[in-house]
Amino acid sequence: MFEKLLIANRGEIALRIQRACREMGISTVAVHSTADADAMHVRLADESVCIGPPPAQESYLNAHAVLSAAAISNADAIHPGYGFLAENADFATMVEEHGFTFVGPSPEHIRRMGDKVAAKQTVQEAGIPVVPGSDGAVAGPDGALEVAAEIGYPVMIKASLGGGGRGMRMVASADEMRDAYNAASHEAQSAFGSGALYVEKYLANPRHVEVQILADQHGAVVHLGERDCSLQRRHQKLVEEAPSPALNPEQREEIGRIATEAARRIGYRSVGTFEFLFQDGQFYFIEMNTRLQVEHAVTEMICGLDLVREMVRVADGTPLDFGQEDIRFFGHAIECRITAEDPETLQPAPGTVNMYHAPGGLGVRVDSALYSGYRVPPYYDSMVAKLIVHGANRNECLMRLRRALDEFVIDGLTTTIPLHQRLVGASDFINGDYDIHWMEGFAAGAAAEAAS
Ligand code: MV4
Repeated sequence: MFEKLLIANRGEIALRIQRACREMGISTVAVHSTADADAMHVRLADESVCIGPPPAQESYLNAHAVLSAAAISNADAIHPGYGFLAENADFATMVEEHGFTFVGPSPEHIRRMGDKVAAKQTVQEAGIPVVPGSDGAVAGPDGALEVAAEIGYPVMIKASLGGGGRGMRMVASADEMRDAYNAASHEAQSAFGSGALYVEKYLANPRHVEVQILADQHGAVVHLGERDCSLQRRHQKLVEEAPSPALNPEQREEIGRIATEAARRIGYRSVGTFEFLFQDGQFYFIEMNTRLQVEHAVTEMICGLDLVREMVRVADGTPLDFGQEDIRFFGHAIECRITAEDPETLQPAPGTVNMYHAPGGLGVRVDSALYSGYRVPPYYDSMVAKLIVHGANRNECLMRLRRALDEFVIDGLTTTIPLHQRLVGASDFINGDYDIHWMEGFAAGAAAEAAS
């Protein structure tokens, strides 16, 4: 096993990885920008290396600085966490070329899944159902019109190298196609360096359901159930839960089996997630994430596994020491992503934490790098805490979540805790009756109420 692991990240996920390493007897190296000299992930690491100035481009996204830090600290492996360099295939290649182990999938899998057209083609060949649409990228607006005429309107046009909603347009009828195509293609060109687009049937009110996979280097693959991530606004997730309230046991079993088999067929290793839209009882693959995700914690809570530990072990070549039949799911888990944001503008609202008090007790987990007196720097993601609550069933989980949110004190920062408190009282949420668009309407209502 590795003796020393460098964590190329900050905030709660850096702490999460440090904790797993400590339990495994692996010593940790933190990297940080000058803005993070007082950060918790630096304080709790065995060693730390300053890798640059505050802007992420010059520090956490600077592959050469991260590799230099790994070299001078004599680390064996590099864990990228999520965001930053986590899905950068060139970085993963450089890590391996410099003789370190990249704690993640192979660079080839990262690259393939980063190209959404190639990803869709790959998983379809491996037996996963995809959204009906064009066979790869289309040849200009005329190609898009041709495909749309075949599959019927409305359609969605998407950037081939996209993801996360940029370079994407819904097209309701043929006369909207040219303008939409040109706008999306232009956006895709500047964001991703390619204006290539593909076409899909538009799904009007789906849920976002994703399946967690864990694979070792010897062909063993298990799934760890699904998560429902439909509660989002502007492509930022606010709440995730496992299991999805929308699936019945047969649907759950089926999608888990399909995802596991596909991961095995494509030779995947490490943790990974197949993302689906789920509508009218059908699953439609949209993208694959080749990283540890923010919401991995809800999966850990219902299956009792340490995903980071397993990810580190399989990166070192250790075979999984359990099979699908050993995995038991228990109860229900919900995660609230708490961000430091202005509730009106949704702009990041950095500031200083006067007093910090995290909730606790049975079934309550808080993953956060906050502490009393901490100054949230303005340069990075606005997520400041994840509150993850587990209960024997969804109702117990909801009651516990309400209680935990009421205990949470982050004095000095403007956070989304009040929004989450409203959410846990909303009947649609209590009933599990929501789709990917529901939160936009709910947040707009909350903002209007706050303004009046
Ligand atoms: C779609 C869709 C409807 N139909 N594809 C948004 C980001 C990207 N990852 C995929 N997205 C969507 N693709 C078809 N054919 C609706 C969305 C979508 C969405 C998906 C998941 C979670 C939140 C979303 C919010 C708006 C739109």
